[in-house]
Amino acid sequence: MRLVNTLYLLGVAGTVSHALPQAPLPTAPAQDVDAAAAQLEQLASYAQSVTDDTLGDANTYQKRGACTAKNLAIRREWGSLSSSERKAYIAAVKCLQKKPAKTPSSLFPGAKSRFDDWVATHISQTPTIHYTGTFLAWHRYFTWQYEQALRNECGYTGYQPYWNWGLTAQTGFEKSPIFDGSDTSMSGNGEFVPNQGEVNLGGNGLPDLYLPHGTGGGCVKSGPFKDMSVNLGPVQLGLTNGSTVSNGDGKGYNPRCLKRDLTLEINKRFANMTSIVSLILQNNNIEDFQMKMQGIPGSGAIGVHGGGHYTMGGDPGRDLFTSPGEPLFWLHHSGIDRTWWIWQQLDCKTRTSAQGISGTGTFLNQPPSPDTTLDTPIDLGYAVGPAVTMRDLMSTTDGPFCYVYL
Ligand SMILES: *[C@@H]1O[C@H](CO)[C@@H](O)[C@H](O)[C@H]1NC(C)=O
Ligand SMILES: *[C@@H]1O[C@H](CO)[C@@H](O)[C@H](O)[C@H]1NC(C)=O
Ligand SMILES: [Cu+2]
Repeated sequence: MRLVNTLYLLGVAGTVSHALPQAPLPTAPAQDVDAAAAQLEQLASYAQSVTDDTLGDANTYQKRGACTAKNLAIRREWGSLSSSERKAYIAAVKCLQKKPAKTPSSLFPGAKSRFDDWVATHISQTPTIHYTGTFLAWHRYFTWQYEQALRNECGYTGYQPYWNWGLTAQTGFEKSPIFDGSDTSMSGNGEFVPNQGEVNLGGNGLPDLYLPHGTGGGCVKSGPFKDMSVNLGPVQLGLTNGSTVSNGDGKGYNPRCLKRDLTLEINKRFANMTSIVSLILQNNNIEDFQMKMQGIPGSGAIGVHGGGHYTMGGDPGRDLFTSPGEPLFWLHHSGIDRTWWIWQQLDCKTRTSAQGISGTGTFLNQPPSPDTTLDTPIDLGYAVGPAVTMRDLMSTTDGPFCYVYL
Protein backbone atom coordinates (compact mmCIF):
# COMPACT_ATOMS: atom_id res chain seq x y z
CA MET A 1 0.00 0.00 0.00
CA ARG A 2 2.82 2.36 0.86
CA LEU A 3 4.50 1.69 -2.46
CA VAL A 4 1.26 2.04 -4.33
CA ASN A 5 0.68 5.41 -2.68
CA THR A 6 4.17 6.50 -3.62
CA LEU A 7 3.45 5.45 -7.15
CA TYR A 8 0.28 7.47 -7.13
CA LEU A 9 1.93 10.59 -5.78
CA LEU A 10 4.82 10.41 -8.20
CA GLY A 11 2.49 9.73 -11.10
CA VAL A 12 4.89 7.02 -12.24
CA ALA A 13 2.17 5.14 -14.05
CA GLY A 14 1.15 8.15 -16.10
CA THR A 15 -1.96 10.27 -15.75
CA VAL A 16 -3.80 8.81 -12.78
CA SER A 17 -7.03 10.64 -12.28
CA HIS A 18 -9.38 8.14 -10.62
CA ALA A 19 -8.98 5.09 -8.42
CA LEU A 20 -5.69 3.23 -8.72
CA PRO A 21 -6.94 -0.02 -10.28
CA GLN A 22 -7.63 1.94 -13.47
CA ALA A 23 -4.04 3.12 -13.71
CA PRO A 24 -2.42 1.78 -16.88
CA LEU A 25 -0.13 -1.15 -16.22
CA PRO A 26 3.56 -0.62 -16.90
CA THR A 27 4.77 -1.93 -20.23
CA ALA A 28 8.51 -1.66 -19.71
CA PRO A 29 10.55 -2.31 -16.56
CA ALA A 30 11.89 0.72 -14.72
CA GLN A 31 15.64 0.74 -14.14
CA ASP A 32 15.28 2.78 -10.95
CA VAL A 33 14.85 0.46 -7.96
CA ASP A 34 12.01 2.32 -6.25
CA ALA A 35 10.13 2.72 -9.50
CA ALA A 36 10.59 -0.99 -10.30
CA ALA A 37 9.40 -1.91 -6.80
CA ALA A 38 6.29 0.20 -7.34
CA GLN A 39 5.69 -1.48 -10.71
CA LEU A 40 5.89 -4.90 -9.09
CA GLU A 41 3.37 -3.91 -6.43
CA GLN A 42 1.05 -2.52 -9.09
CA LEU A 43 1.29 -5.73 -11.13
CA ALA A 44 0.57 -7.83 -8.03
CA SER A 45 -2.47 -5.67 -7.20
CA TYR A 46 -3.68 -6.11 -10.74
CA ALA A 47 -3.18 -9.89 -10.50
CA GLN A 48 -5.30 -9.92 -7.39
CA SER A 49 -8.04 -7.85 -9.01
CA VAL A 50 -8.18 -10.37 -11.88
CA THR A 51 -8.70 -13.13 -9.31
CA ASP A 52 -11.53 -11.18 -7.72
CA ASP A 53 -13.18 -10.93 -11.13
CA THR A 54 -12.74 -14.60 -12.02
CA LEU A 55 -14.03 -15.77 -8.64
CA GLY A 56 -17.18 -13.79 -9.23
CA ASP A 57 -17.64 -14.93 -12.81
CA ALA A 58 -18.54 -18.61 -12.80
CA ASN A 59 -19.85 -18.52 -16.38
CA THR A 60 -16.72 -17.29 -18.05
CA TYR A 61 -14.39 -19.41 -15.98
CA GLN A 62 -15.70 -22.94 -15.63
CA LYS A 63 -14.52 -23.73 -12.15
CA ARG A 64 -13.92 -27.25 -10.94
CA GLY A 65 -12.67 -26.45 -7.46
CA ALA A 66 -14.39 -24.93 -4.46
CA CYS A 67 -12.49 -21.67 -4.30
CA THR A 68 -14.50 -18.59 -3.40
CA ALA A 69 -13.71 -15.13 -2.12
CA LYS A 70 -14.58 -16.46 1.36
CA ASN A 71 -11.95 -19.20 1.60
CA LEU A 72 -9.29 -17.48 -0.49
CA ALA A 73 -5.88 -17.68 1.24
CA ILE A 74 -3.40 -14.83 1.00
CA ARG A 75 0.31 -15.56 1.00
CA ARG A 76 2.49 -12.69 2.20
CA GLU A 77 6.08 -11.57 2.13
CA TRP A 78 8.01 -12.66 5.25
CA GLY A 79 8.65 -9.06 6.25
CA SER A 80 4.94 -8.26 6.33
CA LEU A 81 4.16 -11.04 8.84
CA SER A 82 3.97 -10.09 12.51
CA SER A 83 6.53 -11.55 14.95
CA SER A 84 4.02 -14.06 16.23
CA GLU A 85 3.07 -15.10 12.70
CA ARG A 86 6.74 -15.65 11.86
CA LYS A 87 7.24 -17.66 15.04
CA ALA A 88 4.20 -19.80 14.25
CA TYR A 89 5.58 -20.60 10.82
CA ILE A 90 9.02 -21.46 12.23
CA ALA A 91 7.46 -23.67 14.91
CA ALA A 92 5.49 -25.57 12.26
CA VAL A 93 8.60 -26.19 10.15
CA LYS A 94 10.42 -27.49 13.23
CA CYS A 95 7.41 -29.68 13.98
CA LEU A 96 7.67 -31.29 10.53
CA GLN A 97 11.35 -31.86 11.22
CA LYS A 98 10.43 -33.81 14.38
CA LYS A 99 7.71 -36.03 12.93
CA PRO A 100 8.68 -39.41 11.51
CA ALA A 101 9.13 -39.86 7.76
CA LYS A 102 6.57 -41.63 5.61
CA THR A 103 9.18 -42.53 3.00
CA PRO A 104 10.18 -46.21 3.50
CA SER A 105 13.68 -46.42 4.96
CA SER A 106 14.37 -49.31 2.58
CA LEU A 107 14.20 -46.76 -0.26
CA PHE A 108 15.64 -43.67 1.48
CA PRO A 109 17.56 -44.72 4.58
CA GLY A 110 18.44 -41.07 5.22
CA ALA A 111 14.86 -39.78 5.26
CA LYS A 112 14.29 -39.48 9.01
CA SER A 113 11.59 -36.82 9.30
CA ARG A 114 8.39 -35.68 7.67
CA PHE A 115 10.38 -32.65 6.43
CA ASP A 116 12.79 -35.09 4.76
CA ASP A 117 9.91 -36.66 2.81
CA TRP A 118 9.82 -33.54 0.64
CA VAL A 119 13.56 -33.56 0.18
CA ALA A 120 13.46 -37.23 -0.84
CA THR A 121 10.70 -36.58 -3.37
CA HIS A 122 12.67 -33.72 -4.89
CA ILE A 123 15.87 -35.81 -5.08
CA SER A 124 13.97 -38.62 -6.82
CA GLN A 125 12.38 -36.36 -9.40
CA THR A 126 15.02 -33.68 -10.05
CA PRO A 127 15.78 -34.72 -13.68
CA THR A 128 12.07 -34.59 -14.60
CA ILE A 129 10.99 -31.34 -12.89
CA HIS A 130 13.63 -28.75 -13.90
CA TYR A 131 13.93 -27.33 -17.42
CA THR A 132 10.80 -29.34 -18.20
CA GLY A 133 7.22 -28.47 -19.08
CA THR A 134 6.28 -29.34 -15.51
CA PHE A 135 8.78 -27.09 -13.69
CA LEU A 136 6.48 -24.30 -12.54
CA ALA A 137 3.38 -26.41 -11.92
CA TRP A 138 5.28 -29.18 -10.13
CA HIS A 139 6.90 -26.74 -7.72
CA ARG A 140 3.56 -24.99 -7.20
CA TYR A 141 2.01 -28.27 -6.11
CA PHE A 142 5.07 -29.24 -4.08
CA THR A 143 4.99 -25.95 -2.14
CA TRP A 144 1.24 -26.12 -1.64
CA GLN A 145 1.36 -29.65 -0.22
CA TYR A 146 4.17 -28.56 2.12
CA GLU A 147 1.97 -25.69 3.27
CA GLN A 148 -0.89 -28.18 3.77
CA ALA A 149 1.36 -30.40 5.89
CA LEU A 150 2.37 -27.41 8.04
CA ARG A 151 -1.30 -26.65 8.55
CA ASN A 152 -2.83 -30.11 8.81
CA GLU A 153 -0.04 -32.01 10.56
CA CYS A 154 1.55 -29.25 12.62
CA GLY A 155 -1.31 -26.96 13.56
CA TYR A 156 -0.13 -23.93 11.59
CA THR A 157 -3.00 -21.56 10.84
CA GLY A 158 -1.19 -19.17 8.49
CA TYR A 159 -0.07 -19.62 4.89
CA GLN A 160 3.24 -20.13 3.13
CA PRO A 161 5.22 -16.86 3.20
CA TYR A 162 7.44 -15.80 0.30
CA TRP A 163 10.76 -14.01 -0.21
CA ASN A 164 10.80 -10.95 -2.47
CA TRP A 165 14.41 -11.11 -3.70
CA GLY A 166 14.30 -7.50 -4.84
CA LEU A 167 14.08 -6.37 -1.20
CA THR A 168 17.23 -8.17 -0.03
CA ALA A 169 19.07 -7.03 -3.17
CA GLN A 170 18.56 -3.53 -1.78
CA THR A 171 18.88 -3.97 1.98
CA GLY A 172 21.45 -6.74 2.18
CA PHE A 173 20.92 -9.63 4.59
CA GLU A 174 21.79 -8.29 8.04
CA LYS A 175 18.83 -5.90 7.90
CA SER A 176 16.45 -8.36 6.28
CA PRO A 177 13.75 -9.84 8.53
CA ILE A 178 14.28 -13.16 6.71
CA PHE A 179 18.04 -13.37 7.23
CA ASP A 180 18.88 -11.19 10.25
CA GLY A 181 19.55 -14.20 12.47
CA SER A 182 16.97 -13.21 15.10
CA ASP A 183 14.45 -15.68 16.52
CA THR A 184 11.84 -14.31 14.11
CA SER A 185 14.07 -14.90 11.07
CA MET A 186 14.75 -17.99 8.99
CA SER A 187 18.26 -17.93 10.56
CA GLY A 188 21.23 -15.91 9.42
CA ASN A 189 24.36 -16.51 7.42
CA GLY A 190 26.77 -19.40 7.84
CA GLU A 191 30.03 -18.90 9.72
CA PHE A 192 32.63 -17.05 7.67
CA VAL A 193 35.01 -19.36 5.81
CA PRO A 194 38.09 -17.57 4.47
CA ASN A 195 39.73 -18.10 1.07
CA GLN A 196 36.73 -19.47 -0.77
CA GLY A 197 36.93 -19.53 -4.57
CA GLU A 198 34.20 -19.63 -7.18
CA VAL A 199 31.26 -21.96 -7.70
CA ASN A 200 30.80 -23.64 -11.06
CA LEU A 201 27.17 -24.09 -12.02
CA GLY A 202 28.06 -26.28 -14.98
CA GLY A 203 27.46 -29.99 -15.21
CA ASN A 204 24.13 -31.80 -15.30
CA GLY A 205 23.83 -30.88 -18.99
CA LEU A 206 24.78 -27.22 -18.51
CA PRO A 207 27.90 -25.38 -19.70
CA ASP A 208 30.40 -24.00 -17.17
CA LEU A 209 29.32 -20.83 -15.38
CA TYR A 210 31.41 -19.40 -12.54
CA LEU A 211 29.78 -17.43 -9.75
CA PRO A 212 31.27 -15.68 -6.70
CA HIS A 213 31.24 -17.07 -3.17
CA GLY A 214 29.43 -15.24 -0.40
CA THR A 215 30.25 -13.94 3.07
CA GLY A 216 29.55 -17.15 5.02
CA GLY A 217 30.21 -20.68 3.88
CA GLY A 218 30.09 -22.57 7.19
CA CYS A 219 27.42 -23.78 9.58
CA VAL A 220 24.49 -21.52 10.42
CA LYS A 221 25.04 -20.33 14.01
CA SER A 222 22.13 -18.00 14.67
CA GLY A 223 18.36 -18.14 14.69
CA PRO A 224 15.82 -20.95 14.76
CA PHE A 225 17.65 -23.37 12.44
CA LYS A 226 21.13 -23.20 13.97
CA ASP A 227 20.86 -26.75 15.34
CA MET A 228 19.05 -28.23 12.38
CA SER A 229 20.30 -31.49 10.93
CA VAL A 230 20.45 -31.84 7.14
CA ASN A 231 19.96 -35.59 6.68
CA LEU A 232 19.89 -36.33 2.94
CA GLY A 233 22.25 -35.64 0.05
CA PRO A 234 24.28 -34.08 -1.28
CA VAL A 235 23.83 -35.36 -4.82
CA GLN A 236 25.53 -32.66 -6.82
CA LEU A 237 26.65 -29.97 -4.40
CA GLY A 238 28.61 -27.06 -5.87
CA LEU A 239 31.70 -26.22 -3.80
CA THR A 240 33.57 -22.92 -3.81
CA ASN A 241 36.60 -24.41 -5.55
CA GLY A 242 34.71 -25.13 -8.78
CA SER A 243 34.14 -28.82 -8.08
CA THR A 244 31.07 -30.67 -6.90
CA VAL A 245 30.65 -33.33 -4.25
CA SER A 246 28.08 -36.07 -3.75
CA ASN A 247 27.18 -38.72 -1.25
CA GLY A 248 26.26 -41.21 -3.96
CA ASP A 249 22.59 -41.05 -4.86
CA GLY A 250 21.94 -38.86 -1.81
CA LYS A 251 19.48 -41.33 -0.28
CA GLY A 252 21.72 -42.36 2.60
CA TYR A 253 21.76 -40.93 6.13
CA ASN A 254 24.33 -38.13 6.16
CA PRO A 255 23.55 -35.88 9.15
CA ARG A 256 25.35 -32.52 9.06
CA CYS A 257 24.82 -28.87 9.89
CA LEU A 258 22.91 -26.46 7.67
CA LYS A 259 25.43 -24.31 5.80
CA ARG A 260 24.84 -20.95 4.12
CA ASP A 261 26.95 -18.60 2.08
CA LEU A 262 24.75 -15.55 1.54
CA THR A 263 25.91 -13.85 -1.64
CA LEU A 264 24.67 -10.31 -2.22
CA GLU A 265 26.45 -9.99 -5.55
CA ILE A 266 24.33 -12.82 -6.99
CA ASN A 267 21.15 -11.41 -5.47
CA LYS A 268 21.86 -7.99 -7.03
CA ARG A 269 22.93 -9.34 -10.40
CA PHE A 270 20.16 -11.84 -11.07
CA ALA A 271 17.24 -11.15 -8.74
CA ASN A 272 16.84 -7.40 -8.30
CA MET A 273 13.54 -5.51 -8.62
CA THR A 274 14.14 -4.72 -12.28
CA SER A 275 14.91 -8.36 -13.10
CA ILE A 276 11.59 -9.46 -11.61
CA VAL A 277 9.54 -6.83 -13.43
CA SER A 278 11.44 -7.41 -16.65
CA LEU A 279 10.82 -11.16 -16.44
CA ILE A 280 7.10 -10.51 -16.04
CA LEU A 281 6.72 -7.82 -18.71
CA GLN A 282 9.15 -8.85 -21.40
CA ASN A 283 8.31 -12.51 -21.99
CA ASN A 284 5.04 -13.06 -23.76
CA ASN A 285 4.96 -16.83 -24.00
CA ILE A 286 5.54 -19.51 -21.42
CA GLU A 287 8.60 -20.94 -23.16
CA ASP A 288 10.48 -17.64 -22.95
CA PHE A 289 9.17 -16.90 -19.47
CA GLN A 290 10.22 -20.18 -17.87
CA MET A 291 13.58 -20.26 -19.65
CA LYS A 292 14.41 -16.68 -18.58
CA MET A 293 13.35 -17.52 -15.08
CA GLN A 294 15.68 -20.55 -14.86
CA GLY A 295 18.42 -19.01 -17.00
CA ILE A 296 19.04 -19.94 -20.63
CA PRO A 297 21.98 -22.38 -20.56
CA GLY A 298 25.04 -20.79 -22.10
CA SER A 299 23.69 -17.25 -21.68
CA GLY A 300 25.61 -16.59 -18.48
CA ALA A 301 22.33 -15.71 -16.75
CA ILE A 302 20.65 -17.86 -14.12
CA GLY A 303 17.35 -15.99 -13.83
CA VAL A 304 15.53 -15.20 -10.60
CA HIS A 305 15.19 -18.93 -9.91
CA GLY A 306 18.90 -19.61 -9.99
CA GLY A 307 19.49 -16.16 -8.50
CA GLY A 308 17.55 -16.99 -5.35
CA HIS A 309 19.08 -20.43 -4.97
CA TYR A 310 22.67 -19.26 -5.34
CA THR A 311 22.07 -16.21 -3.18
CA MET A 312 21.55 -18.67 -0.30
CA GLY A 313 24.57 -20.77 -1.22
CA GLY A 314 25.88 -23.39 1.17
CA ASP A 315 24.69 -26.94 1.75
CA PRO A 316 22.14 -28.03 0.68
CA GLY A 317 21.41 -24.63 -0.93
CA ARG A 318 23.78 -25.18 -3.85
CA ASP A 319 22.58 -28.71 -4.62
CA LEU A 320 19.82 -28.72 -7.25
CA PHE A 321 18.68 -32.12 -5.95
CA THR A 322 18.70 -31.58 -2.17
CA SER A 323 17.80 -27.86 -2.04
CA PRO A 324 14.38 -28.32 -0.31
CA GLY A 325 16.41 -29.42 2.73
CA GLU A 326 17.24 -25.71 3.17
CA PRO A 327 14.22 -24.21 5.00
CA LEU A 328 14.54 -21.06 2.85
CA PHE A 329 13.74 -23.12 -0.24
CA TRP A 330 10.05 -22.78 0.54
CA LEU A 331 10.10 -18.99 0.79
CA HIS A 332 12.11 -18.88 -2.42
CA HIS A 333 9.76 -21.14 -4.35
CA SER A 334 6.75 -19.19 -3.17
CA GLY A 335 8.49 -16.15 -4.65
CA ILE A 336 8.85 -18.11 -7.89
CA ASP A 337 5.20 -19.13 -7.79
CA ARG A 338 4.10 -15.54 -7.09
CA THR A 339 6.07 -14.31 -10.08
CA TRP A 340 4.46 -16.95 -12.30
CA TRP A 341 1.03 -16.09 -10.86
CA ILE A 342 1.44 -12.38 -11.61
CA TRP A 343 2.56 -13.23 -15.14
CA GLN A 344 -0.38 -15.61 -15.64
CA GLN A 345 -2.92 -13.05 -14.45
CA LEU A 346 -1.82 -10.57 -17.13
CA ASP A 347 -3.46 -12.90 -19.67
CA CYS A 348 -5.28 -15.25 -17.40
CA LYS A 349 -7.31 -17.36 -19.83
CA THR A 350 -4.42 -18.12 -22.17
CA ARG A 351 -1.74 -18.55 -19.57
CA THR A 352 -3.69 -20.98 -17.38
CA SER A 353 -4.65 -23.07 -20.43
CA ALA A 354 -2.71 -25.56 -22.56
CA GLN A 355 -1.04 -22.54 -24.15
CA GLY A 356 0.50 -21.86 -20.77
CA ILE A 357 2.59 -25.05 -20.99
CA SER A 358 5.79 -25.61 -22.95
CA GLY A 359 8.44 -28.29 -22.76
CA THR A 360 8.77 -32.01 -22.21
CA GLY A 361 9.17 -34.40 -19.30
CA THR A 362 12.98 -34.37 -19.18
CA PHE A 363 15.69 -31.85 -18.25
CA LEU A 364 16.24 -29.76 -21.42
CA ASN A 365 14.56 -32.69 -23.20
CA GLN A 366 17.51 -34.99 -22.44
CA PRO A 367 16.84 -37.81 -23.10
CA PRO A 368 14.02 -36.81 -25.49
CA SER A 369 10.52 -37.32 -24.07
CA PRO A 370 6.91 -36.43 -24.96
CA ASP A 371 5.59 -32.88 -24.61
CA THR A 372 4.00 -31.96 -21.29
CA THR A 373 0.24 -31.46 -21.65
CA LEU A 374 -2.72 -30.68 -19.40
CA ASP A 375 -3.09 -34.45 -18.93
CA THR A 376 0.48 -35.05 -17.75
CA PRO A 377 0.33 -36.64 -14.28
CA ILE A 378 2.15 -35.05 -11.35
CA ASP A 379 2.86 -36.95 -8.15
CA LEU A 380 4.89 -36.18 -5.06
CA GLY A 381 6.05 -39.64 -4.18
CA TYR A 382 5.94 -40.38 -0.47
CA ALA A 383 5.62 -36.74 0.55
CA VAL A 384 1.87 -36.79 0.01
CA GLY A 385 -0.93 -37.78 -2.39
CA PRO A 386 -3.00 -37.67 -4.43
CA ALA A 387 -1.51 -37.66 -7.90
CA VAL A 388 -2.99 -34.87 -10.00
CA THR A 389 -2.59 -33.65 -13.57
CA MET A 390 -1.09 -30.45 -14.95
CA ARG A 391 -4.69 -29.28 -15.54
CA ASP A 392 -5.22 -29.11 -11.77
CA LEU A 393 -2.19 -26.93 -11.22
CA MET A 394 -2.46 -24.14 -13.76
CA SER A 395 -4.59 -21.75 -11.71
CA THR A 396 -4.06 -20.82 -8.05
CA THR A 397 -7.81 -20.45 -7.62
CA ASP A 398 -9.01 -23.61 -9.31
CA GLY A 399 -8.49 -27.33 -8.89
CA PRO A 400 -7.13 -28.02 -5.40
CA PHE A 401 -5.87 -24.45 -4.91
CA CYS A 402 -7.43 -21.33 -3.50
CA TYR A 403 -4.80 -18.69 -2.83
CA VAL A 404 -3.34 -15.44 -4.07
CA TYR A 405 -0.34 -13.35 -3.11
CA LEU A 406 -0.10 -9.86 -1.77
C1 LIG B 1 37.54 -28.86 -3.51
O1 LIG B 1 37.28 -28.94 -2.12
C2 LIG B 1 36.91 -30.23 -1.67
C3 LIG B 1 36.45 -30.13 -0.22
O2 LIG B 1 37.32 -29.36 0.53
C4 LIG B 1 38.08 -31.19 -1.88
O3 LIG B 1 37.73 -32.48 -1.43
C5 LIG B 1 38.41 -31.23 -3.36
O4 LIG B 1 39.53 -32.03 -3.59
C6 LIG B 1 38.66 -29.82 -3.88
N1 LIG B 1 38.77 -29.88 -5.34
C7 LIG B 1 39.70 -29.22 -6.02
C8 LIG B 1 39.66 -29.35 -7.50
O5 LIG B 1 40.55 -28.52 -5.46
C1 LIG C 1 19.35 -6.34 -12.33
O1 LIG C 1 19.15 -7.61 -12.93
C2 LIG C 1 19.36 -7.64 -14.33
C3 LIG C 1 19.14 -9.08 -14.75
O2 LIG C 1 17.88 -9.48 -14.55
C4 LIG C 1 20.74 -7.20 -14.69
O3 LIG C 1 20.87 -7.17 -16.09
C5 LIG C 1 21.02 -5.84 -14.10
O4 LIG C 1 22.37 -5.50 -14.33
C6 LIG C 1 20.76 -5.87 -12.60
N1 LIG C 1 20.94 -4.55 -12.04
C7 LIG C 1 21.91 -4.28 -11.19
C8 LIG C 1 21.92 -2.88 -10.66
O5 LIG C 1 22.75 -5.10 -10.83
CU1 LIG D 1 13.29 -27.91 -7.71
